[in-house]
Amino acid sequence: PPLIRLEDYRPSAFLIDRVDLDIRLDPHAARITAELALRPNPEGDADAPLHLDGDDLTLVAIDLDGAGVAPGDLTVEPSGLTLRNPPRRPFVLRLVTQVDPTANTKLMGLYRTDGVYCTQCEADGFRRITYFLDRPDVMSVYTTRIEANREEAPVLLGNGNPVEAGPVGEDRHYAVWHDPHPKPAYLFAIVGGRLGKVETTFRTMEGRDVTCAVYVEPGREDRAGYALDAVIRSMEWDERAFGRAYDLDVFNVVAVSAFNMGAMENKGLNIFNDKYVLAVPDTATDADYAAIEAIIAHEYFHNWSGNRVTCRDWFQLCLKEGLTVFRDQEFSSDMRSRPVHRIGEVRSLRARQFPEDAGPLKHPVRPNAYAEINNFYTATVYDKGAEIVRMLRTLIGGAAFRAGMDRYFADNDGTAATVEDFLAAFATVTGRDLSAFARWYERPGTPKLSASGRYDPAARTYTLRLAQILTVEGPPLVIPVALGLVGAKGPMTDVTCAAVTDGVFILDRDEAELVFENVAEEPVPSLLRDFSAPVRLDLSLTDEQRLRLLARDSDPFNRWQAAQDVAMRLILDPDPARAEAFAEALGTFLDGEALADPAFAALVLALPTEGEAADSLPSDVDPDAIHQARRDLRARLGRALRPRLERIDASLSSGKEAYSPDAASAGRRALRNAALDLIAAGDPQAGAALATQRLDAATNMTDRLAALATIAQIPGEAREAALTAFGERYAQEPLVLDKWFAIQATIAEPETLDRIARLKAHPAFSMTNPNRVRALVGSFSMANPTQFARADGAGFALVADVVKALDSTNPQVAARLLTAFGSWRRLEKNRRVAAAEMLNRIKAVPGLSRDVADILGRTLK
Ligand code: HT7
Ligand code: ZN
Repeated sequence: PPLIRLEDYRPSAFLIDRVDLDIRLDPHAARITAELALRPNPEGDADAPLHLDGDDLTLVAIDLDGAGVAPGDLTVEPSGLTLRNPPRRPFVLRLVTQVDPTANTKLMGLYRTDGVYCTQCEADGFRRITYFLDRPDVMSVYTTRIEANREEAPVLLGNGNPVEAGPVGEDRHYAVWHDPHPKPAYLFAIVGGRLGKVETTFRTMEGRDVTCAVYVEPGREDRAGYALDAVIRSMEWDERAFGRAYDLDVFNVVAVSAFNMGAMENKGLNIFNDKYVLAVPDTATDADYAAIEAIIAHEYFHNWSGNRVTCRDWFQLCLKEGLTVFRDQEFSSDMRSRPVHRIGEVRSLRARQFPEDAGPLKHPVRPNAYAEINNFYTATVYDKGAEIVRMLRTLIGGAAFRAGMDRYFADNDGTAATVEDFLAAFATVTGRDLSAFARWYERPGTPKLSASGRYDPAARTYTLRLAQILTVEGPPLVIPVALGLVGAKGPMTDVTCAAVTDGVFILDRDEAELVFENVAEEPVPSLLRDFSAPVRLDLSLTDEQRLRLLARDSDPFNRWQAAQDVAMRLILDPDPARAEAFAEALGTFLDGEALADPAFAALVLALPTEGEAADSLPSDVDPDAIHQARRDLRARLGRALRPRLERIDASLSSGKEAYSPDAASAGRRALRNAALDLIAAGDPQAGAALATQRLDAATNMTDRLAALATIAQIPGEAREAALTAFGERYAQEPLVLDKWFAIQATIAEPETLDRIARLKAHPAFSMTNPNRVRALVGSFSMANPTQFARADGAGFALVADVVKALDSTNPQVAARLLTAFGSWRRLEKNRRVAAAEMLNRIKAVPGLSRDVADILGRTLK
């Protein structure tokens, strides 16, 4: 597919100041009348024709300032409409288009899911509603009239504030919404349907009352309370942490069942995948509650970082996404345990972004070119983008960061901005030149930070040499390295080093040497504390040194990291004696503090994943060998720690206390379930019995699902009985069945392929609902490495068949599934050959979508 390049950006030749829409909803023939107040852009090309984007539209009528358009002046093509000689003065174009919401399986534009009409316009869905300048730097004030059958759609919602509503004839009605804030078309939304709601009022720091509501399928209102509470907490937090107040009279969230991504920040009308709204203890896990809180916050925070200040073009996507992820991470850290949350962020960065940055789909946080923008909603743009914002804060300090954010919002409010505008705000408030720091946005690949140290007992100095090794040539990056030295008794607080300020050294050269003075004993360096930069640390320490960090470091992140590093070495290079020493250190750790911070202890017990182990190898990856080594290590730890794990299990037993999703309660459940899983790793028969008991006794989904996940990896009758009972119990709960699909899809056994084939025929499975496809097929491809990457190619074939089948109905979801092949070149030869064959089979399918063709082309390159 042809590439769109950042260097080719030109301002639009025309602007649209005002958009008046009249949308008549109908299951198969929705009619949209759009009145667009256009004018030439003084900064655009004065002679250009007017090209309006369009996709899958039927043009019913068009007129210009009330008069017809001469046929010779107009060209209508599948990709849009062109007026060859548009007026070079302000004018009004009236367009009538027709679309079929029921037939819209791409879930972009206006579609219908479970009888509810909704829209998804980011990145380029508005052009599937009417012809438009569908680019984010064209910002307009919208008024939207929605009309529908009253029975079918008693609730009619739009962007902005409600203006009026009333009946139309016998059985129809209408509502008018006005959004006073100019916005790009990607933030447009409407909803129409039969929906129940929960609502409350929030008073902003400016003293305005906002009606906040969460709309869900009628009868599910009791599951919407947590999301509504998260809305209120997000509003309070953004006022407190960033001084940002909400700016409309209403804020609505609507949950729909078929949605391509997690949620969408449409102005005043956030639309959510129902998975990230609905929660009661019987159906949602602690992880679900945490995800709902984070995503509600994320979408709400976009109201400033994305909506009030939007992106000039899609190359700037990280401007809103990286910044908003950073903001939601800070929110969740304030709501929960900061160190535990940070470990979670880094685990997910390493699981998703590091492999992406090391594979064929790698790209800069701000890409230079794209064929299909929907393929750039990536872990790199979102999560590495957030890490850059975090590094910026570390670099300039918290107070200057807040001042820079205030400046950014003040200087760019109501505009479509760039990464340069963002950095300029911080440069202005600090007086610093941030041009070297800006390289983070341009450089793909994960840098390596190599470190080595030398202790001189006579001089009582410790010399630390740091070097940055980039994956692409170029001048050095600016890497904040938070660090300290740890002695036998703990952090060495008396040491000094002139180059370190507030515990941070800024590495802005290829290499540097730091000399610490007054070092009384040979220290262990604790580097990259709190994961201060998204790099791979190359520091060779003995297990003993790492275990000192686990026991003594003051930085919780590096304590956890030390245990991970020891475990990773044991997976890649098994050694019984070292494994025993590791078990002993974990035992001491558990005795000392497991019950003081159970959430942290649960993370220390969670070994690196098979994916992480594979990612640490340069080539010839054999997923079976990794799986076996990790399994053996867990079995050994499970046996060695058994008495302690049983004590933990007993002392954390929740008894009859009511479920609460708060972080402390969730942490206790996490540790107890981690203990169960490790007991089962050491003694599968005892583990299956214990897990069965726990499954029967569970009073909430967190414990029930954890027990089911443990049993699912132990072959036998208990497993099959447990899976059947769970499936029957939740037969009417699609979101719970998704968990059930995922657990079965990730069983690391050859029979899983047959199991998945059976589950595809399950009445609850549907190829048209992205959540179902992701649960069954996405979990298989992303979290079952031994079976997805089987040497006989059957796992690859399973996923390739789904990609092919889905491509014609929902190319966005098909393309995302296909990204699972991203690491194929690093597999051992037989698996590599099998993967290449499957990729080439997909390539041979005629008429592939641009989405799939783009991922495929880059994966095979
Ligand atoms: N900004 C939203 C991105 C999004 C999206 C992108 C492409 C296709 C469908 C989509 N749905 C939502 C979500 C967010 O990051 O906040
Ligand atoms: Zn976002």
